[in-house]
Amino acid sequence: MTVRKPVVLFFPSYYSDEAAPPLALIHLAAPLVANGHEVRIVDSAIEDDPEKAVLQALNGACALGVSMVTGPMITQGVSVAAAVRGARPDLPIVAGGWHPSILPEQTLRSPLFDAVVKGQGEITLAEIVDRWNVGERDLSGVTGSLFKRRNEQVDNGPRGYTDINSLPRRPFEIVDFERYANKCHGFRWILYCSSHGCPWDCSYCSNASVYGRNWKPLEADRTVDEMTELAARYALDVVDIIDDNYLVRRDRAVEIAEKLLLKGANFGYFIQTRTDQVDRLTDEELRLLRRSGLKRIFFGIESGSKKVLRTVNKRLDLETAYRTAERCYAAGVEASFNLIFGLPGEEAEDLRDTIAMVDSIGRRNPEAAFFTNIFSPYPGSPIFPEALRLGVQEPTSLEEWASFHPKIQKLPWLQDRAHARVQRIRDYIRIGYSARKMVVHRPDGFKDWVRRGLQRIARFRLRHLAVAFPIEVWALRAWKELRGWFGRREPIVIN
Ligand code: B12
Ligand code: SF4
Repeated sequence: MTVRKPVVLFFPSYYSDEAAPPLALIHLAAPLVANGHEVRIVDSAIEDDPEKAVLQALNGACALGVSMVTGPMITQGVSVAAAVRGARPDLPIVAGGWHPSILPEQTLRSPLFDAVVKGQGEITLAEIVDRWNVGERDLSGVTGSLFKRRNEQVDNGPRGYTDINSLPRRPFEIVDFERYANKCHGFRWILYCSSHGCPWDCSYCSNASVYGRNWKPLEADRTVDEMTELAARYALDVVDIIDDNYLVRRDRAVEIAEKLLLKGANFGYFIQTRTDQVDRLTDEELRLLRRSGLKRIFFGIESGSKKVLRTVNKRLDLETAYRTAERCYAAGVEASFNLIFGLPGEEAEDLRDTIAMVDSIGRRNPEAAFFTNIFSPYPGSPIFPEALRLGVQEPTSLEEWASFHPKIQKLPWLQDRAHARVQRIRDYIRIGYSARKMVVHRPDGFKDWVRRGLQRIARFRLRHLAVAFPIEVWALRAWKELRGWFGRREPIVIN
C-alpha cells in the first residue's frame, strides 16, 4: 500500500490584520485529504515566523505548494521558497494561484519552483502530489501544469474547468479557526466560495483569465448545507461569500435565502455583485435576502464618469446605481461601493463626476461606504496591453512583480501633483464615507462625535473639491501614530 505523505501549503503575507482562513488552500486540500494525505497549512496571517513554521511543517512531507497573487504576496512566497530550497534541496515546490496562473512560464523560470499550476488547482495538484509522493519527478500528462525537465519547461496544456459540485467537501477543519478569531479580536468569519466567474467583461478585471467569462455555481442545497454547517461549527458572525458576482442567477439567490430561513440560520453573510443585478430583485426579494442574513453587498461601481465607465466596458448606468443604493438602505442591507481612480483617460471633469456620484449616493444612502483604489493594470486583464502602450513598465521576473502594487508603483499618467491630489481625495472619501473594513472599529461616545464632525468636514471639502492643505488628514495620521507608540488598539466589532 502507498504511504501518503503530508503536503505543506503556504499562504504568504498580505500585510493585513483582517485574517481569515486561506480559502484557496482549503479548496486545494479537499482532494488531497480525501486521498488520505495530511495537509498542513501555514498561513503568514497568523504566524509570527512563517519561514520557521514552513520548515517545521515540512518534516516528512513530500511537497510544498505556494500560493501567490500579483503584488506583495510574492515577496514572502519567494523568500520562503528560497529558504526551503536551501534547507531541503530535494523537496519539490509548486507555485499556484492567480499570478502563476496568468504568467506560468515566467513564474517557472524562477529556480525556486519545480512546477506551476495554471488555474483551478484541486485535481491538478492532487495528480502532481500522486507522483511526487512516490519520488516520480516527471509530471508529463498532468494537464493544467508546467514543470521543469532538466533545464527545459514542459507545458502539459490546459485542464479546462472542473465543476465545483464534483469536488470533495472543503476541509475547513485543517486550519485552527480559533487562531483567526483571536487575531480578529473575537470577530468570527470565514471566506466562502459559492460560484466561479462572471459573465461581464470589464476591461480592468483579470477574472476571465483564470475562470473565463462564464458563471458556474455550486448547487443551492450544497451551499446552504455547507454554510449552515460551518456557521454552527465555528459560531460564525459572518460568512463572506467571495464570488465575483453572487447574483448572476436571481432564482438561485432567492432559493438559498429561503432555505437558510427554513434552516433557522442565524449568521450574517456578505456578497459581491453589480448594482444592476440587485436592480432585478423585487423589494420583497431583497427583504427576503436581508432576513436570511444578507448584511452587506460590495459593489464595483468604479467611476461616476459615464465616459470612463464606457472606456472600461463597465456597462452600468448611474441611475441604476442610485436606485440600488436607496433600495439597499430601505431594506437594511449595507452597501459598500468600490471606486477606482486613475483609470486611463480619467480627466479632471471625470474626477468631479465621481465625487458628485459619491455625494449623490451618500445623500440617498447615509450608511453607504466607499472603498477606493488607484488603478493597477493587472496582467490577464483586457486593459493590460493598453496600459503598457501608455507607458506602464512590465516587470520581467517573478520577483519584480512583487512591487507591482498600487501602493508602490505610480501610473505614468498619474504622477506627482495629480497623484497627490487623488490621494487626498481618497483620504477625504475614507473620512467622509467611512470606508469600512471587513472587521470594523466602531467608535462611540466622544470619539463618535469627533468622527461625525470630521465626516461633515470631509463631505463639505469633497463637494467643493477643496482638498488642499488637508489638516484633518495630518491630524488623524499623527493621532494614529501616537496611539501606535503606546500600543493602543480599539476592540473590534462588526456593525
Ligand atoms: C479573498 C481574496 C483575497 C484575500 C485572501 C484572503 C484569504 N484568507 O484567503 C486577500 C486579502 C489575501 C487578497 C488580497 C489581495 N488581492 Co485578492 N482576491 C480575493 C478573491 C476575492 C477570492 C480569492 C479566493 O479565495 N478565491 C476562491 C479560491 C478557491 O479560488 P482561487 O483563489 O482562484 O484558488 C484556486 C486557484 O487559483 C489555485 N491556487 C491558488 N493558490 C494555489 C496554490 C497552489 C500551490 C496551487 C497548486 C494552486 C493554487 O487553486 C485554487 C483552487 O482551485 C479574489 C477574486 C476571486 N474571485 O477569486 C481576489 C483576487 C485574487 N485578488 C486580487 C488582488 C489584485 C489582490 C490584491 C493585490 C488587492 C490589493 N489591491 O491590495 C491583494 C494582494 C495582497 C498583497 N498585499 O499582496 C486579484 C488578483 C489579480 C492577479 N493578477 O493576481 C483577484 C483575482 C481579484 C481581481 N479580480 O482583481 N485577496
Ligand atoms: S469587474 Fe466585476 S462585473 Fe466586471 S467582469 Fe469583473 S467580476 Fe464581473
